[in-house]
Amino acid sequence: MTIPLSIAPSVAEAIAAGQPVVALESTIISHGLPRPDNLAAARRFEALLTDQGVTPATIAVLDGQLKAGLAPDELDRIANEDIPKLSVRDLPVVLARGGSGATTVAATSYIANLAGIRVFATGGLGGVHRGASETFDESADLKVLSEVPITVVSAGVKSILDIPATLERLESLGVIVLGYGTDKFPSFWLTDSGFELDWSVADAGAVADVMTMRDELGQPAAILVANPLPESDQLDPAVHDRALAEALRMADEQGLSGKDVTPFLLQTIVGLTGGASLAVNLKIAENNIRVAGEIALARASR
Ligand code: PSU
Ligand code: MN
Repeated sequence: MTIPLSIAPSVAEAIAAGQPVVALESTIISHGLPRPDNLAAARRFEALLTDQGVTPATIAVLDGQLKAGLAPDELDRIANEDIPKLSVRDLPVVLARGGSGATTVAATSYIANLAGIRVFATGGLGGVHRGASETFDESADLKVLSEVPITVVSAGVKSILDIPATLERLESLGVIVLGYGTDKFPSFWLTDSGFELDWSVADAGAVADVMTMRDELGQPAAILVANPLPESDQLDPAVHDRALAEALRMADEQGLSGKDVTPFLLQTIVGLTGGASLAVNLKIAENNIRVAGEIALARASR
């Protein structure tokens, strides 16, 4: 039996012709952004790429098929149906029962790689949670990025996580981390987490050069491009710090664990910041998509 992978015609044609393609994740649409604006955002994410001359491939699981590239009615489904959040280990179970779901960074990277897509733009990467030394709560995103040779553009990881521990794990796992025009790791809503990176690149061409050399060496791990928002666009740090402290306290009080932790913290912070974090979230996703598009274009021109 062959893998139940369905590649949209536009995506298959672009890959066959060596044209640039960028994968987009669906968890941000299904679980990260509220209805009804999430569908408009999903469409806008794709349009940003199309305007750059890049083919978008939103990744999800629908009716027992891994999907790379969604038709308009399928994009509507992931925005409006109540579907579960799927990491890599969930894929065989959901495929076996013909189900559907939204894909995390881990599952999106995995499916994009199966489809032959090399560049992926996300909102937020998972990482090591605070208190992980007791709970062992570390996102499967990190392990999967050690195994899948894709280039992921992310604004670092959110301050809901333990940022220095996440950077240590990325190092142990052999994931290449490049600061995009910065030598500081961004913390999603904030331009600078205060943590230093070993390597900074100036532009998309420099990322494409690293991709080529990683491939030459046959290294299995991903490249994480840490792309900060300009400081003028970041969330007000004082608002950020207050909301973060309160959300962490509430999660602790409710005794949350497992895959519910991340969506809970994100939704609580949206409420506590009066929607300000959400507006910044959209800017981040768009900023990452633009850079991913440039990287895919640079790579396709090699
Ligand atoms: N962090 C965010 N926004 C998100 C996620 C994480 O800032 O939408 C989603 C992504 O899909 C990511 C997943 O891959 O949550 C990680 O979840 P977990 O920590 O349960 O592995
Ligand atoms: Mn977790």
